Amino acid sequence: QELSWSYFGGTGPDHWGPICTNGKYQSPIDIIPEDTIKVDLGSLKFMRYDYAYEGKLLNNGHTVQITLSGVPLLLSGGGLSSTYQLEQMHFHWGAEHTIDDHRDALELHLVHFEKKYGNVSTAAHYKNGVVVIAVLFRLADEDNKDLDAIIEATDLVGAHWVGPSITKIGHKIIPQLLLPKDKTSFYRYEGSLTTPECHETVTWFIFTEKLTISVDQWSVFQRLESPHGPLSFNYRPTQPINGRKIYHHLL
Ligand code: B30
Ligand code: ZN
Repeated sequence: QELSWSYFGGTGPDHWGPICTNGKYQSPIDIIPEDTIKVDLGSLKFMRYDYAYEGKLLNNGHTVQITLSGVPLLLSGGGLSSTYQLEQMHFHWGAEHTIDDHRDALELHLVHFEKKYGNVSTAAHYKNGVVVIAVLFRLADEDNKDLDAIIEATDLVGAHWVGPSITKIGHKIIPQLLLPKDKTSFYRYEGSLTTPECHETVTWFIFTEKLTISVDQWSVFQRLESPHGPLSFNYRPTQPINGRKIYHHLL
Protein backbone atom coordinates (compact mmCIF):
# COMPACT_ATOMS: atom_id res chain seq x y z
CA GLN A 1 0.00 0.00 0.00
CA GLU A 2 2.78 2.40 0.99
CA LEU A 3 4.50 1.57 -2.29
CA SER A 4 1.38 1.53 -4.46
CA TRP A 5 2.29 4.73 -6.31
CA SER A 6 5.30 5.68 -8.37
CA TYR A 7 6.53 8.25 -10.91
CA PHE A 8 6.07 6.06 -13.97
CA GLY A 9 3.46 4.11 -15.90
CA GLY A 10 0.32 2.58 -14.40
CA THR A 11 1.10 3.73 -10.84
CA GLY A 12 2.42 7.14 -12.01
CA PRO A 13 1.11 10.69 -11.43
CA ASP A 14 -1.93 10.24 -13.73
CA HIS A 15 -3.18 7.51 -11.38
CA TRP A 16 -2.58 9.04 -7.98
CA GLY A 17 -6.18 9.39 -6.81
CA PRO A 18 -8.98 11.88 -6.32
CA ILE A 19 -7.38 14.93 -4.63
CA CYS A 20 -4.29 14.69 -6.84
CA THR A 21 -6.48 14.52 -9.95
CA ASN A 22 -9.33 16.89 -9.07
CA GLY A 23 -7.72 19.35 -6.66
CA LYS A 24 -7.46 22.99 -7.73
CA TYR A 25 -4.54 23.96 -5.46
CA GLN A 26 -1.98 21.34 -6.39
CA SER A 27 1.85 21.41 -6.28
CA PRO A 28 4.39 21.74 -7.75
CA ILE A 29 3.86 24.67 -10.13
CA ASP A 30 5.84 26.58 -12.71
CA ILE A 31 6.71 29.97 -11.23
CA ILE A 32 6.74 32.88 -13.67
CA PRO A 33 8.69 35.60 -11.81
CA GLU A 34 7.11 38.31 -13.96
CA ASP A 35 3.64 37.25 -12.77
CA THR A 36 4.45 37.18 -9.04
CA ILE A 37 3.21 39.76 -6.56
CA LYS A 38 6.03 41.65 -4.84
CA VAL A 39 5.28 42.05 -1.14
CA ASP A 40 6.92 42.39 2.25
CA LEU A 41 5.87 39.24 4.09
CA GLY A 42 8.47 39.66 6.82
CA SER A 43 11.59 37.56 7.01
CA LEU A 44 11.58 33.82 7.69
CA LYS A 45 12.93 32.90 11.11
CA PHE A 46 14.85 29.62 11.42
CA MET A 47 15.42 28.54 15.03
CA ARG A 48 18.25 26.10 15.85
CA TYR A 49 19.02 25.38 12.16
CA ASP A 50 22.60 26.49 12.85
CA TYR A 51 23.56 23.60 15.16
CA ALA A 52 24.99 20.19 14.21
CA TYR A 53 22.62 17.23 14.52
CA GLU A 54 22.98 13.49 14.16
CA GLY A 55 20.84 12.32 11.29
CA LYS A 56 19.43 9.17 9.74
CA LEU A 57 18.78 8.69 6.06
CA LEU A 58 15.98 6.48 4.71
CA ASN A 59 15.37 5.17 1.20
CA ASN A 60 11.59 4.65 1.28
CA GLY A 61 11.29 3.80 -2.40
CA HIS A 62 10.04 7.30 -3.32
CA THR A 63 12.87 9.52 -2.06
CA VAL A 64 15.74 9.70 0.41
CA GLN A 65 14.48 11.20 3.63
CA ILE A 66 16.58 12.64 6.45
CA THR A 67 15.47 12.90 10.05
CA LEU A 68 17.49 14.67 12.74
CA SER A 69 17.71 13.73 16.39
CA GLY A 70 17.43 15.97 19.42
CA VAL A 71 15.71 19.30 19.96
CA PRO A 72 12.90 20.56 17.70
CA LEU A 73 13.90 22.93 14.88
CA LEU A 74 11.35 25.70 14.53
CA LEU A 75 10.21 27.96 11.70
CA SER A 76 8.14 31.16 11.86
CA GLY A 77 7.78 34.50 10.05
CA GLY A 78 7.30 34.92 6.31
CA GLY A 79 3.68 35.90 6.99
CA LEU A 80 2.92 32.64 8.83
CA SER A 81 0.52 33.03 11.74
CA SER A 82 2.03 30.31 13.91
CA THR A 83 5.17 28.28 14.59
CA TYR A 84 6.08 25.16 12.63
CA GLN A 85 8.40 22.28 13.53
CA LEU A 86 10.73 20.43 11.15
CA GLU A 87 9.86 16.73 10.79
CA GLN A 88 11.98 15.57 7.85
CA MET A 89 13.93 16.67 4.80
CA HIS A 90 13.95 14.85 1.46
CA PHE A 91 15.04 15.30 -2.14
CA HIS A 92 13.52 15.24 -5.59
CA TRP A 93 15.97 14.73 -8.45
CA GLY A 94 14.65 16.64 -11.24
CA ALA A 95 13.36 19.70 -9.35
CA GLU A 96 9.58 19.78 -8.85
CA HIS A 97 9.09 23.56 -9.04
CA THR A 98 10.22 25.10 -12.30
CA ILE A 99 11.06 28.77 -12.88
CA ASP A 100 9.97 30.09 -16.29
CA ASP A 101 9.72 26.41 -17.28
CA HIS A 102 13.38 25.76 -16.38
CA ARG A 103 13.88 22.59 -14.35
CA ASP A 104 16.90 22.42 -12.05
CA ALA A 105 18.74 19.20 -11.13
CA LEU A 106 17.55 18.80 -7.56
CA GLU A 107 15.05 20.16 -5.05
CA LEU A 108 15.32 19.82 -1.27
CA HIS A 109 12.13 19.91 0.79
CA LEU A 110 12.19 20.77 4.49
CA VAL A 111 8.83 19.56 5.75
CA HIS A 112 7.27 21.27 8.81
CA PHE A 113 4.01 20.78 10.73
CA GLU A 114 2.09 23.31 12.76
CA LYS A 115 3.15 22.60 16.34
CA LYS A 116 -0.34 22.01 17.71
CA TYR A 117 -0.82 19.00 15.38
CA GLY A 118 2.28 17.13 16.58
CA ASN A 119 3.27 15.53 13.23
CA VAL A 120 2.93 16.00 9.47
CA SER A 121 0.47 13.14 8.92
CA THR A 122 -2.06 14.78 11.26
CA ALA A 123 -1.26 18.35 10.16
CA ALA A 124 -1.71 17.41 6.48
CA HIS A 125 -5.46 17.10 7.10
CA TYR A 126 -5.85 20.69 8.35
CA LYS A 127 -5.75 24.08 6.62
CA ASN A 128 -2.32 25.70 7.08
CA GLY A 129 -1.15 22.49 8.75
CA VAL A 130 2.07 22.04 6.77
CA VAL A 131 4.88 24.32 5.58
CA VAL A 132 7.50 23.13 3.11
CA ILE A 133 10.67 25.11 2.42
CA ALA A 134 12.10 24.29 -1.02
CA VAL A 135 15.73 24.79 -2.08
CA LEU A 136 16.74 24.41 -5.73
CA PHE A 137 20.15 23.01 -6.73
CA ARG A 138 21.70 23.60 -10.16
CA LEU A 139 24.44 21.46 -11.69
CA ALA A 140 27.98 22.75 -11.27
CA ASP A 141 31.49 21.46 -11.98
CA GLU A 142 32.53 21.21 -8.37
CA ASP A 143 31.19 19.04 -5.57
CA ASN A 144 29.04 20.72 -2.94
CA LYS A 145 30.94 19.73 0.22
CA ASP A 146 27.87 20.40 2.36
CA LEU A 147 26.14 17.49 0.60
CA ASP A 148 29.01 14.99 1.01
CA ALA A 149 27.74 13.21 4.14
CA ILE A 150 24.25 12.93 2.63
CA ILE A 151 25.55 11.63 -0.71
CA GLU A 152 27.72 9.07 1.09
CA ALA A 153 24.72 7.81 3.09
CA THR A 154 22.55 7.79 -0.05
CA ASP A 155 25.14 5.56 -1.72
CA LEU A 156 24.78 3.14 1.21
CA VAL A 157 20.98 2.83 1.00
CA GLY A 158 20.93 2.79 -2.81
CA ALA A 159 21.59 -0.91 -3.27
CA HIS A 160 19.21 -3.59 -4.60
CA TRP A 161 15.64 -3.03 -3.32
CA VAL A 162 14.67 -5.42 -0.52
CA GLY A 163 12.41 -2.93 1.21
CA PRO A 164 12.89 0.47 2.91
CA SER A 165 16.49 0.91 3.98
CA ILE A 166 17.91 3.19 6.67
CA THR A 167 21.42 4.28 7.66
CA LYS A 168 23.01 6.63 10.16
CA ILE A 169 24.64 9.62 8.43
CA GLY A 170 28.42 9.53 9.11
CA HIS A 171 28.84 13.22 9.94
CA LYS A 172 26.61 15.64 11.81
CA ILE A 173 24.25 17.75 9.70
CA ILE A 174 23.96 21.54 10.05
CA PRO A 175 20.60 22.26 8.38
CA GLN A 176 21.51 25.93 7.84
CA LEU A 177 24.21 24.82 5.35
CA LEU A 178 21.48 23.29 3.17
CA LEU A 179 19.76 26.68 2.87
CA PRO A 180 20.97 29.54 0.65
CA LYS A 181 22.87 32.44 2.24
CA ASP A 182 20.29 34.91 1.01
CA LYS A 183 17.14 34.06 2.93
CA THR A 184 15.55 37.42 2.15
CA SER A 185 14.24 36.52 -1.32
CA PHE A 186 11.64 33.78 -1.66
CA TYR A 187 8.34 32.89 -3.34
CA ARG A 188 5.31 31.86 -1.31
CA TYR A 189 2.04 30.26 -2.40
CA GLU A 190 -0.69 27.90 -1.17
CA GLY A 191 -0.55 24.37 -2.55
CA SER A 192 -0.40 20.68 -1.73
CA LEU A 193 1.78 17.75 -0.86
CA THR A 194 3.41 16.71 -4.15
CA THR A 195 2.78 13.00 -3.48
CA PRO A 196 -0.39 11.01 -2.70
CA GLU A 197 -2.76 11.86 -1.22
CA CYS A 198 -1.83 15.41 -2.34
CA HIS A 199 -3.58 17.16 0.59
CA GLU A 200 -4.12 20.87 -0.18
CA THR A 201 -2.86 22.12 3.18
CA VAL A 202 0.69 23.23 2.38
CA THR A 203 2.18 26.71 2.45
CA TRP A 204 5.14 26.64 0.07
CA PHE A 205 8.28 28.78 0.32
CA ILE A 206 10.79 28.54 -2.52
CA PHE A 207 14.10 30.40 -2.14
CA THR A 208 15.21 32.32 -5.22
CA GLU A 209 18.94 31.72 -4.59
CA LYS A 210 20.05 28.30 -5.81
CA LEU A 211 22.70 26.02 -4.35
CA THR A 212 24.88 23.72 -6.47
CA ILE A 213 25.48 19.99 -6.89
CA SER A 214 28.04 18.24 -9.11
CA VAL A 215 27.03 15.69 -11.75
CA ASP A 216 28.87 12.98 -9.78
CA GLN A 217 26.90 13.80 -6.63
CA TRP A 218 23.61 14.02 -8.51
CA SER A 219 24.14 10.63 -10.20
CA VAL A 220 24.19 8.94 -6.78
CA PHE A 221 20.52 9.92 -6.32
CA GLN A 222 19.69 8.61 -9.79
CA ARG A 223 21.08 5.17 -8.91
CA LEU A 224 18.75 4.67 -5.94
CA GLU A 225 16.66 1.52 -6.17
CA SER A 226 12.90 1.40 -5.67
CA PRO A 227 10.38 -1.49 -5.90
CA HIS A 228 9.80 -0.36 -9.50
CA GLY A 229 13.52 -0.43 -10.43
CA PRO A 230 16.05 2.45 -10.35
CA LEU A 231 14.47 5.68 -9.10
CA SER A 232 16.01 7.65 -11.97
CA PHE A 233 13.70 10.62 -11.35
CA ASN A 234 11.07 11.44 -8.73
CA TYR A 235 9.43 14.72 -9.61
CA ARG A 236 5.73 15.31 -10.18
CA PRO A 237 4.76 17.30 -13.29
CA THR A 238 3.81 20.94 -12.66
CA GLN A 239 0.14 21.59 -11.91
CA PRO A 240 -2.29 24.35 -13.01
CA ILE A 241 -2.11 27.55 -10.95
CA ASN A 242 -5.88 28.17 -11.29
CA GLY A 243 -5.63 31.87 -10.42
CA ARG A 244 -3.62 31.42 -7.25
CA LYS A 245 -1.55 34.37 -6.04
CA ILE A 246 2.21 33.72 -6.07
CA TYR A 247 4.03 36.15 -3.79
CA HIS A 248 7.65 37.22 -4.06
CA HIS A 249 9.08 38.47 -0.80
CA LEU A 250 11.94 40.93 -1.28
CA LEU A 251 13.72 42.95 1.37
S1 B30 B 1 6.30 17.16 -0.23
O1 B30 B 1 7.26 17.95 0.48
O2 B30 B 1 5.17 17.88 -0.76
N1 B30 B 1 7.02 16.41 -1.43
C1 B30 B 1 4.64 14.16 2.67
C2 B30 B 1 5.41 15.21 3.12
C3 B30 B 1 5.94 16.12 2.22
C4 B30 B 1 5.69 15.99 0.87
C5 B30 B 1 4.94 14.94 0.41
C6 B30 B 1 4.40 14.02 1.32
C7 B30 B 1 4.04 13.21 3.64
O3 B30 B 1 4.15 13.38 4.82
N2 B30 B 1 3.39 12.18 3.16
C8 B30 B 1 2.67 11.23 4.00
C9 B30 B 1 1.24 11.53 3.83
N3 B30 B 1 0.44 10.45 4.39
C10 B30 B 1 -0.01 10.72 5.67
C11 B30 B 1 -0.90 11.95 5.73
O4 B30 B 1 -0.51 13.04 5.38
O5 B30 B 1 -2.12 11.80 6.13
C12 B30 B 1 -0.39 9.79 3.46
C13 B30 B 1 -1.57 10.64 3.01
O6 B30 B 1 -2.77 10.34 3.41
O7 B30 B 1 -1.41 11.64 2.36
CU1 B30 B 1 -3.70 11.79 4.62
ZN1 ZN C 1 8.96 16.69 -1.58
